This record gives sequence, C-alpha cells and structure tokens, in this order.
Amino acid sequence: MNNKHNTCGFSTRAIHHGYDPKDHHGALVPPIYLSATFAFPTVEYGAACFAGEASGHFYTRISNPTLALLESRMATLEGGEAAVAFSSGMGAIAATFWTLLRPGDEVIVSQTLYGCTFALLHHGIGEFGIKVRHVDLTDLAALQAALSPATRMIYCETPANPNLRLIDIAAVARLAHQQPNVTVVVDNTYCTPYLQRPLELGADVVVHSATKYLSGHGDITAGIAVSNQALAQRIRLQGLKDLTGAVMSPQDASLLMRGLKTLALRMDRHCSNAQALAEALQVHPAVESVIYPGLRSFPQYELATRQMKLPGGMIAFELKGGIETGRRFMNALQLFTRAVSLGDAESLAQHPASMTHSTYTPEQLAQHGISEGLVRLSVGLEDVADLLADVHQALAKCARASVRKAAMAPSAVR
Ligand code: 7XF
Repeated sequence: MNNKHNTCGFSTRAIHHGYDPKDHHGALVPPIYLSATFAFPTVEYGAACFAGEASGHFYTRISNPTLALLESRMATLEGGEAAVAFSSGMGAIAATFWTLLRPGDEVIVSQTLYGCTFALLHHGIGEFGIKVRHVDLTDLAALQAALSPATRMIYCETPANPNLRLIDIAAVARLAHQQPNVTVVVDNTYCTPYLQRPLELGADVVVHSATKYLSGHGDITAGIAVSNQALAQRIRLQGLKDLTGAVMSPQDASLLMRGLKTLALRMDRHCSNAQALAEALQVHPAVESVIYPGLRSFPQYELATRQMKLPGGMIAFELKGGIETGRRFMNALQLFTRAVSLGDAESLAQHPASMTHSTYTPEQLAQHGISEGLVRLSVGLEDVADLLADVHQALAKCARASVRKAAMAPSAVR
C-alpha cells in the first residue's frame, strides 16, 4: 500500500492516503474489487492464508483490496494503526462487544447511549452472562467505585445521542488504565475524527456509524472500528469473520471513500450552520431550552472546547409546552425532513423518545436523561438563511396553535 502521504494534513490523507493512480492504470478513483473470492497460486499458499501465515486477500468477509484501502484511510484519520469495516454501525459495535467480552465480565457504560446500542447491551450481551453497569462517567469517583477486577470494558458516546452529554475521554482512559485488561471504547459517530480523536486521548477502540457524517450522503449503511493492530486483528477474525459476518460491500466502501474526501469541508459547514441555528433557538420565546456544545450555556462548554475542534452539527432542544408543541413544530417544518439518522446533506428532525430511543421504556428514558419533550435536529449543508427561515416559520406556527389552544381551554372561558 502506498503511504507517501503519511505526514500530510487531514484532508490530504482523506483524499490520497494509500493510493497512487499509477499502480492502477492511471485510474484517479480507486477501483472497486467486486470479487467475493481470490485465486490462490498454489494449494499450499491457500492453506498458508487460512493459517494466518501468508498475507493477501482470499475471501471478502475477511478482507478485500477496496475495503483495505478504506480501512487504512480510516486508521490514519483516527490516529490508529488499523481499522475494520462493517456493514453498519451496529455491526461494528456488536462485533467489538462479542470479541472483547465473555460471560462473567463486566462492562461499564455511560448513562446515555443510542437506542439500539442500549438494546444490544440489555437484550443482547446482558442476557449472555455479561454484567452491564451504567455509570455517570462525568463523575470520576463513581467510575472509580464501579471498577472491579471483572471490568473488561468501558464504553461511551461523546457527545451522547441524543442529549449531547460529554465524557472527558482522557480522564476516563487514565483511570481505566490503572487496571490491567480494561479496554476503553468510544463511539465517535457524532464528531468524526475531524472534530475529535479519542485514540489520541487514550481510548483503545473507536467505533463509528459510518452511515452518518463519514459517508455524509445518506446512501449507505456502514460501520468502522479503529484501534491498534492486535485489537483490530481480533475484531476482524472473531467479531467480523465468525461472530457477526457483518462485512461492508466493496461498492459501499467506494461510496464511503468518496464521502471522506469532503469530510472536513462538510463538517465545517455542519458546525457553522448548527451554531447559527442553536443561537437563534436560544433567544426564541417559544423555546424552553437548547442543548448545543457551542453555546456558552452548555453545561460542559469548557470540556467541549478542549476535546472537540468544533461543536458538531447536532442540536437537541425543548419547546415550551413539551412534546405536544414539539410534534407541531416538527410537522410544520418544510425544508427540514422528518427522518431519523444524521450527518446527511439534508437537515433532519426527529423525536428521540418515540423514534431512535424507543428501545428505552419511559422509566428508562427518564433514568438515562432523555427527556420526553426533546426534539433532535441534524443540521445539514443547506444555506443557513433558508434553515433559519424554516425553523422560524415552524416556531411561529406552533406558537399560534398554542395560543388558539389556550384560548379554547375551559380555564380560559370566563
Ligand atoms: O447501524 P447504524 O449504522 O445505524 O449505526 C448505529 C449507531 C451507532 N452509534 C450512534 C451514535 C448512532 O447514532 C447510530 C445510529 N443512529 C441513528 C440515529 O440516531 O438517527 C439510527 C436511526 S434509528
């Protein structure tokens, strides 16, 4: 693999790392190796591949040249040694859990997690003899108290989906690594390596839903795990090859590499659009509260500026009148699309409690800091003036509806 861009900047590596057209008939864009299997020159060589004694591609569920190029790019962008590509974020997360955890082990997880990660923990590995403990990882004393000789993994999202709570990765990793055999795994989906690089802060594995910002165009589902060579090899040979089989297709790897080429440009625009929207929401009289790491009112503003290059493209907020007003707001949106997922060019709005986090019971939502009234925005790449106009017209409509409703309420009748 061509690594002459190793010392270049982020975008240069996102565009060029590991590839030289002259090795591929001059093709500017890396070819897609659409082959499930690869020819062995001899039977002995084939056996050596299976024994792990020869390198080279032999079956796409284990490796493929297009996937290998993508993986090397993700590794360099995250500051890791190696990466493993998956067919979805949940594929990457499940493979990492199944590889690193065994019955009797304990995994400490942060309070708020994406709904299906929560479900995988509670209805998946939690039912196979692995103890799952939710701990407020912003409280280092609580983490210290929760660590036990059986702890094998600490897992978190930062910022968390959907309430954007942050975890101080360096502080958690430092504490975790005072004990042997604890792997710190961070879901970096909300940030991408352009905004935050957990491995450089002491984490051991980074996982991604590459369905989101990394691919950026809403046309594939994909996942990535990045770590050192030894861990990546275990995740590939156990988690991917045997335990999930959740392999990414070479066509999707090509689309994902296309997305990576514009990642830095897109993230800059997502962040500046989101900052403008968050500031507008914050001063609007219909809005109860806004959660966005770029606002000075954000409770972990100092940590956000220290840990993240920019505050990201996701906003969570609540309207006065709670979820009923929130529903009216979302139904009144004209440019934003009502849809789950995030990180696309199109701006998206959704209701976590009934959609992405509906795997939590109402009691669990309250316990894990996901308010019923929360509305989540994934701010896209449109012109900010159009986004602001859409949000303002939707807020005006739901405010008018609230006034009508109040006027019709029995208490208002004299
Ligand atoms: O398997 P996927 O590619 O959908 O990725 C799962 C996943 C993992 N980590 C985080 C932080 C995620 O946000 C996701 C997927 N979340 C979407 C969302 O929150 O809108 C899924 C739509 S139900």
